[in-house]
Amino acid sequence: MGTSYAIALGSNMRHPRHGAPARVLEAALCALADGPCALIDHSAIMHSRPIGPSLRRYANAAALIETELDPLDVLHHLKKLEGEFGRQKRGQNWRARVLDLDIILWSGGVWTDDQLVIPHPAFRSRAFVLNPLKQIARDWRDPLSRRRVAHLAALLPKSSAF
Ligand code: PH2
Ligand code: MG
Ligand code: MG
Repeated sequence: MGTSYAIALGSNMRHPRHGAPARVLEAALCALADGPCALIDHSAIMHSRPIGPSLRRYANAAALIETELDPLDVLHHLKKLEGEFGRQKRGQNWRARVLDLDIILWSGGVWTDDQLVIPHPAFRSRAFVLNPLKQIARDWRDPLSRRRVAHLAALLPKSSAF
């Protein structure tokens, strides 16, 4: 058995071939399934209003993958996929993006180094992460707060709804 990871997917820009953000996420889910990771499950694709400076609405989803890769190799694999979808190199944070793939949780508990922190430090307050994630991992326990994903989603303020 490999290691499990919960991945958050986001897009708020069209892709020249795949089209609208929801189609980008469908293609990204296929790309996640094809390679060193097995795609175990994924949520519906949901639309959400942007948090932060970008004005365009997002498509968001969550996926569960299994792989033999360790967290840094998964991170590099996700960055490679983002690049293949045409994501521009780093620079301005939170600008509009074709594809964002973030590691939210992994079955190893906590990971902290200068490249990567798991659990994702902001996921507990993000409806656009928790609402998709609770469809596929409602009982996954956050190793820091000890709360399950469904519980964290229920704690979101009403105003953070989509
Ligand atoms: N991602 C961000 C910033 N803001 N807002 C929504 N609705 N969905 C996202 O995926 C998102 C965001 C940075 O990664
Ligand atoms: Mg992100
Ligand atoms: Mg990211």
